[in-house]
Amino acid sequence: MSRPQKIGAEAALKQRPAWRKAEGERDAICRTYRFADFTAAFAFMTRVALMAEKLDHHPEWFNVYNRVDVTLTTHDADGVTELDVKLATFMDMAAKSAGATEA
Ligand code: H2B
Repeated sequence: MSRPQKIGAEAALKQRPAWRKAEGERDAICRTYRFADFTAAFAFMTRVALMAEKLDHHPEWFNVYNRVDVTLTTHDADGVTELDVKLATFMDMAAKSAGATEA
């Protein structure tokens, strides 16, 4: 599968304003979601995992109880691409329907 071109974090944030630029030098976007409990958080992660496999594009994420910290970047492109925007859009939709709040 051919990889999309790097667009950079700033361009991605124009499309997904709830996300933020990763700290440091790395070109990546981040968002933290908070759910009602671990079951809701893990259900969200399961849904996203299936989409990630489908897209062959995988999040870096960290979960503690009801919180999920996500970082998206495209390793092959060494930065943020439309694929990250696509996965971020899906995550925002899945999180919203799972009743997530901003952490
Ligand atoms: N996920 C992310 N986030 N970036 C990638 O560059 C990437 C990936 N590459 N998932 C894929 C898998 C690649 O390693 C495989 C071989 O297609």
